[in-house]
Amino acid sequence: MQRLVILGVAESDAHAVANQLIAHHLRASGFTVMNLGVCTALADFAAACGRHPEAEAVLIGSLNGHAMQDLEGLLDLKLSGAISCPVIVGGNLSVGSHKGPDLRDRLLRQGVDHIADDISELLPLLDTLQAGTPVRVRSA
Ligand code: B12
Repeated sequence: MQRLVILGVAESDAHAVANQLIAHHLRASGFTVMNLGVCTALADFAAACGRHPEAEAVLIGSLNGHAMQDLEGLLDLKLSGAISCPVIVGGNLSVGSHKGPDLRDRLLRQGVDHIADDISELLPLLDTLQAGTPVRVRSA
């Protein structure tokens, strides 16, 4: 069975390296990766979900510190069903080196399902989600 994920970097964000590494890592592990690349608006993630209803997850990277702003509107897209699979976010999610627990809570309230700190967490997380096992959310 084909396993497909939708990958991209948040709308204001031009950091491409981790995005390319993640796409390569997942493809090497047998996934089909629809990589929307850098500077991807939430509406484009939703459109990709519409084209690929079989997607297991949407993976969004954010490195420039503006995850909160870029993900505004995600909850509405989740509630409307435009994005119906789990949303996993990773990277450097706020400005500065200190990432409080507050940030994690705000992102979860905004419609994010899981926060991953590193690429190595992705495969186990995707396998767990596919198996339907509840996952404990990691902090940012
Ligand atoms: C290269 C770079 C750039 C390049 C990007 C070129 C390109 N085409 O990619 C350029 C020069 C364009 C750039 C611009 C800017 N940058 Co810059 N950049 C970097 C730098 C030096 C390396 C980033 C990188 O590629 N790392 C290699 C990858 C593999 O590692 P990573 O990105 O950290 O990703 C890891 C994890 O975060 C995680 N991860 C990342 N994405 C995802 C996604 C998912 C789904 C998951 C699960 C995990 C995950 O997994 C990766 C492996 O562990 C970092 C500093 C640093 N040393 O990290 C700053 C850095 C990210 N940039 C920063 C900033 C501020 C900017 C600018 C705003 C600067 C400016 N004033 O213009 C702009 C923003 C531009 C924009 N619109 O986004 C800050 C962000 C600060 C913050 N968040 O608090 C950093 C941290 C530098 C710093 N210390 O201040 N940048």
